[in-house]
Amino acid sequence: MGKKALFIVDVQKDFCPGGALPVPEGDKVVPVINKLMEHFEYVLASKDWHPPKTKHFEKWPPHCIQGTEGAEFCDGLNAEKITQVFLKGTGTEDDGYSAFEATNINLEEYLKQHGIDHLYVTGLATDYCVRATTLDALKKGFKVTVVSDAVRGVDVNPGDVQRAIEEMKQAGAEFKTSDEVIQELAQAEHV
Ligand code: VGL
Repeated sequence: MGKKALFIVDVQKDFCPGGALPVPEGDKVVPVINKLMEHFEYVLASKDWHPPKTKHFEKWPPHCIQGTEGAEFCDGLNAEKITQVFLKGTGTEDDGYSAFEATNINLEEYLKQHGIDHLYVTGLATDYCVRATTLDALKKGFKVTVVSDAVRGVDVNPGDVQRAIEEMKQAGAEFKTSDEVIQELAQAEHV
């Protein structure tokens, strides 16, 4: 059987309250993710990592600029548990919503090399980067569990988050709470 990895999408200061593009309750995912980290050997994270000038900033306020404080992980996240970081949105033309667009390391190759076939997706934001990463993972044949209490969305248009959830489910993602995931992992260890 393949290995499982926790995947943390863009839990960065600019997406948390007080940041340049805050996701409502974005900081609420931090303790849930910290709790989940204890149960995974592979803890992978993406970072939005934009150049100071990019077409992406015609759609969004500037955020997560390479090397700035806003691009750091959110306060309180146990970043020392993260085993690999994937940087995306690094070009001047691309949005880089999906972690599979990472340019420092190819995520798909990394997962295959490490025998990982199941991602537990957490982070920000449900209707953008979580959605894009989940849909890409499913398209590439990985199993995806979205941890429902470890994601938050922006809902630029009301209903976006709900639509994104339906779309991910339709594409084959399963949704579980962090408690359900931890229980499931504990049971798997005892089989
Ligand atoms: C994101 C909007 C703009 C995200 C990134 O991380 O979900 N959302 N850029």
